[in-house]
Parts: sequence; C-alpha cells; structure tokens
Amino acid sequence: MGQTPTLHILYTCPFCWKVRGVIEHIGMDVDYIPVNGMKIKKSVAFAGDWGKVPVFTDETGEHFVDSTPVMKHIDAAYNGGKLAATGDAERQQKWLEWADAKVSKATVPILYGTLGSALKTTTRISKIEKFGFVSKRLYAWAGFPIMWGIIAKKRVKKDGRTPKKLWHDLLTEFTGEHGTEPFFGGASPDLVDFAVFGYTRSISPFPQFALLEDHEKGMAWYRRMEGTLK
Ligand SMILES: N[C@@H](CCC(=O)N[C@@H](CS)C(=O)NCC(=O)O)C(=O)O
Repeated sequence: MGQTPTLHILYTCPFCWKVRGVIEHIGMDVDYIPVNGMKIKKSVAFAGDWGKVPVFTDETGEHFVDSTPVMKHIDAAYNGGKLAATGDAERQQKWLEWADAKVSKATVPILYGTLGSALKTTTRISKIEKFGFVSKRLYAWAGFPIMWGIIAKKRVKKDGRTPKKLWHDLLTEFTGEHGTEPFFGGASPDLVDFAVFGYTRSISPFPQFALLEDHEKGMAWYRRMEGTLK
C-alpha cells in the first residue's frame, strides 16, 4: 500500500472531466487536487515540463499526463482494461481521435461564443475554481473579453454554425454511431463514451448546458452514463 492516488485538476477543465468520469465509474479512491488556473505550470512542475492538467499520480508516486493516455492507464491498471477491451479496437481508436479533435473544440464556443455567455462563464469559473485574492478578481473581469474577443469569436466564425448547432450535430453523429445500443461501447460504455461524456459534462456547471439538454438522444445517453458512475 502506498499513498492515495491523486489527480491535479481544474474543476472546469474538459480534459480533467474525461478522467474523472473513469475514476467515478470504477469507484476508485482518488484525491482531487485543484490548482490555481493562473499557476498551472508551477503547480504541476513536479510532473516534468508538460505543464497542463490533468496529472495523475499513482500510489507509488509515478506521474501520468495527457487525458486520453491517463484514461487508458487507469482503465488498464485498476479496471482490468475493460473499457479498452469493449468492441473493436480500431473503431475505438478512430472515435477517440474524433472526440479529441471535434468534441474538444466545441467547449470554448458554447462557453464563450457570445459576450453574454463569456461573462456568465468567467463569473461562474471565478466562483468554482481555486484562485488567489487578486487573480480571482482579475480573471472575473479580464477573462471574459479575452476568451470571447480573442479565442471564441474566431472559432465560431470559422465553423459557421451556432455553438448550439455544433453541439447538436456532434451529439447526433455520436449517438447515431451507437445504432440500437445504449452506449458507443455497446451494452456498456467504453473509453470513447467516457471521452465524449467528459467533454459534455464539463459544460454541466454552466447555464449553457441547457442548450445541450434539448438534444433528446444525446441527453438520454448522458443520463445513462451518469447511471454507470459509483
Ligand atoms: N491534451 C491535453 C490537454 C490538457 C490541457 O490543455 N489542459 C489545460 C486546462 S483545460 C491546461 O492545463 N492548460 C495549461 C496550459 O496549456 O498552459 C489533455 O488531453 O490532457
């Protein structure tokens, strides 16, 4: 027996939610360590020069970085590799890449795509995340014009769809791939389910989640995923 495994996170980080879903599904005992969003690099410097969250540290003190490899590692080491072994490996890999390329890009537009939504998001983040006294105020006021004006606006314009339509299209494409099964993985979820679930769930602390909730098939799947958590 070593130390309790830890996961360094930001509460609102979509990549962290991917890993958290797997941890909750397995019912593992993991200590979540929230980092200050203004000091990520410094907070995870112990894991080398990766400089991002999530970082998983196992009971022996070994570090693992990058959400998809971390999900795979946790599944292999603590779950008998069941999430990876479900279904066809090539199909799983292709859709993991789809999730990391497409669904990951949909989170910023929905959270920051309009000035109003960006303000709602940064206000909420300043309440949820761990911040210092000054950085909290700085983020709440300086964060939203930056996220909206510099990052989100360009992405929304480039895609051409409204952030809501983009999410609905992704959820339609994803659930369409399930066929008549309840999950992408078939009768039970696999790594792809947890990747898409993580990205989707990262929107759940924000009022914009309501825009996803009227995607009927997507939400039915999302609620089934919640039902697999311990
Ligand atoms: N590909 C990485 C991306 C992780 C990532 O970009 N995390 C963000 C927080 S949401 C971060 O730590 N950014 C800090 C930085 O890039 O300096 C993963 O899937 O884990």
